Amino acid sequence: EKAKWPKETVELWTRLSKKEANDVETIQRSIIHHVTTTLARAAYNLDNFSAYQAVALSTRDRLISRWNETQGQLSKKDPKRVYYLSLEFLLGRSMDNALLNMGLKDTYGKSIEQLGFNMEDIIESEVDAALGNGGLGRLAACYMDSLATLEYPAWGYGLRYNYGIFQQRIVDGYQTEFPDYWLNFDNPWELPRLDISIQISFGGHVQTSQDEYGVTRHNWIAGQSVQAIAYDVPIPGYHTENCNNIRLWRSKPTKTFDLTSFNEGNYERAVEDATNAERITSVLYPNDNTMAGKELRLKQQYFWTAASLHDIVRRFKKSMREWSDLPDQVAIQLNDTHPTLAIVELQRILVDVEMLSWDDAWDIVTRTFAFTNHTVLPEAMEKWSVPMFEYLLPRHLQIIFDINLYFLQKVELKFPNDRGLLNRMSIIEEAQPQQIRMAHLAVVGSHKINGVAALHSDLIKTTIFKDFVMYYGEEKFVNKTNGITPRRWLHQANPQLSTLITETLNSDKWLKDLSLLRGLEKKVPDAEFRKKWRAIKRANKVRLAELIKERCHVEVSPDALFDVQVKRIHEYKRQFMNILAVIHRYRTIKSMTPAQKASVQPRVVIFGGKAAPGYYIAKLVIKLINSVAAVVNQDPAVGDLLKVVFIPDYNVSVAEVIVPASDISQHISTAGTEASGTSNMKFVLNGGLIIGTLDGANIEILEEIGEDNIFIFGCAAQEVEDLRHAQRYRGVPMDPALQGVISAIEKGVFEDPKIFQPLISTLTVGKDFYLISADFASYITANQQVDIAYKNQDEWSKKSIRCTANMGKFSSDRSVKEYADEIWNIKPYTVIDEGFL
Ligand code: 6GP
Repeated sequence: EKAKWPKETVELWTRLSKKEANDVETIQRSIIHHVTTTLARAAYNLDNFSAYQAVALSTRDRLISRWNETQGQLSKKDPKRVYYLSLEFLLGRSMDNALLNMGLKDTYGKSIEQLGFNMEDIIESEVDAALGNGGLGRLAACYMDSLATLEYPAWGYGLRYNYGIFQQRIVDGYQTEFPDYWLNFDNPWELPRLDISIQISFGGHVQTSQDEYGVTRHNWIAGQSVQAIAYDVPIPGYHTENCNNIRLWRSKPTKTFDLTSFNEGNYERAVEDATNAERITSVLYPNDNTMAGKELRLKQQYFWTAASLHDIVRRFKKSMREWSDLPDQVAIQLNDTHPTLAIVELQRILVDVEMLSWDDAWDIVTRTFAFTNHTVLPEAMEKWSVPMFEYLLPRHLQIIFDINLYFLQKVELKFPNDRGLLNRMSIIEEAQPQQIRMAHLAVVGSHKINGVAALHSDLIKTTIFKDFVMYYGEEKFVNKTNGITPRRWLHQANPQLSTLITETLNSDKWLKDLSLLRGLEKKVPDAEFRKKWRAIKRANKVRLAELIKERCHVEVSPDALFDVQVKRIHEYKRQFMNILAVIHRYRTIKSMTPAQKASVQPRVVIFGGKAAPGYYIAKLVIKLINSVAAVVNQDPAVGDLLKVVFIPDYNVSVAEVIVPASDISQHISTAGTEASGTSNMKFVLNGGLIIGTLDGANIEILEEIGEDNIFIFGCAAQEVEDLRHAQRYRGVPMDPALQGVISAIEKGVFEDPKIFQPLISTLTVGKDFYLISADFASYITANQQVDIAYKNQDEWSKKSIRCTANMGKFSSDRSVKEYADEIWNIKPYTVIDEGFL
């Protein structure tokens, strides 16, 4: 096309499309330009939020030009790409991160200051993009940062929910939920692609016919259709020109109204259908590690996977390659089972639309997909009832039954006459009604399955996927230990520590090669360095104390030990055990003489996290924490020796304040239940020690930092089943210290005990599924060891430095590189800064 242009036209474009410079004045001009034209405002009516919007738009201009260049060059080069399908991307705020990654934060800081604003205030004006629940969604966000930084050709695909995870407020100690309508103001971090619209169908029926060769062909005559509209979110890498993309789909009614209803004069009916179409991407389901089973959720999953695959296939077809080349051009990673329908959709496209043979198609499909499992909890395993599924996706159901039939025939050949085995491995569970087991479908349709930490990856091979390991062999099941991005979780969240590390190592290379942190080890004996290290932690604690004052109206001393447990509220994570131990501590202090009290280590126990709105027991845990806090915080017999706070509405931006300020944090799940955990990594990277069980990535953190720098307690994963058995059938009595705590609650020390009865019932002997009683004594002991260790501040600082120094393994750069080399088989591609043409 441009070849057809006259020379003058080409020259004009080249001359005028030079990228904007990045000096202070140019940046100021661009900010003012957005203030006056995009926002139609003037300097005299500019508040912090509008200033933020203008700065964001100016930042976005720079992101877009990188995005354009990267995507343009990738289109030409057409290397193999990876597509990361995730129903959740928990990005948090974008501005600070974008400016740091592009190396523009200082210049923007100066520009803003001179214009009469303050960078901190402007950053604080941004609302979080909270399109995720917890670990799974934040992992996807960290992986996108690493993929961009390491210059891998990668796209994320997700949904653009109108409502992200709900906002949590605490009313009378109880969690209440408020909608998070985050798009109230325009979102500057997305590019609407209103021209990219894909028609997605549901329902209807399947027509069969014979083709000219006598082969049966299936034609899905769909019932209703909606449109998927693309919104692109640019993801800049750290100190590289490379800028990747997350494409989020939004549902819209199809352009033509339902003509039948319309012609029958049923205008309202037609408009109603249109409104229903918008509902598909209206809300993120607020469950973490639990399956909702709602029809609308299944619609979301199909809408998203079908739109994404359509896009991926269209891009592949532009290259005019053979279908058999698809797995050499495209890798698709399934973030948990949520996108498993993509396997079925690709098989449908290849067989029904592209007319490939079933076997050729299936070979292509299975070489394209890989699947990450994030949990072994039974309540999280996705299952869909066959009748509901058939109503929404009749052709897909047939394909699933065929996949299952051919699969089970092969199993039967390899292990004849084992009906139990066929039953266990079947994609269809023979229940009333039948259920589709999405995890089985994902395993059968993928070439690699991975867990997210060493223990977890071992566990899935002996539990949920045991039969599949026997059938396929070990090689199909691998481990990819999770990681976190050090750019957001140290450089951005803890700027003072980042600066000290860079000064100490004489370079900022550690931000792209986290193993270089080892260089801090040599500073452990340096008392001056330790003092600086401590001063930074203290400054971060002061900042957190201010947040606590503001949000909880409680004053806490930054000289106390800050003890943190922030994560989704779930029985398996055992926040309940934590608050029970806090009650134990409270009772112990109350029973002390003044002389004894003088030697108590003051502690601030900080909780945060959301409970799924329908998770009754988890919500009672929040209520108990707040009831305990109310009593403890105003008890003069305790004073500053113990404070308890529940920080409402825990999210990514709050985490960025909490993580750098923690002395000790709690990662205390029943062994074998937390697949990995990633906040454990964030805390230790910031020099916070952790207390934890032998679960998930705690085990690998222990291996890296050494047993002197971590507080481990409780039973191991192999013991869990025996302990449950003993409890159930041998009536092991409740731990006496725990018994004392329960009695205190029952006596009404913390509000009306009737409120907490359902919670206390979960501890009944024989029912204590998460083994709080079994682990309680060792938990109390471990907490005492924390107090003792903290008394020696100098020794504590040594541990703290060693923690940070040995966390190199947990960079998401390492994780992503392992995926790229061992699962996706993709190579980095470096974008050249070559201007417009
Ligand atoms: C979470 C796991 O619970 C957590 O341990 C892990 O670190 C995280 O995934 C990232 O791998 N799982 C979920 O959030 C979930 O909903 C279906 O799994």
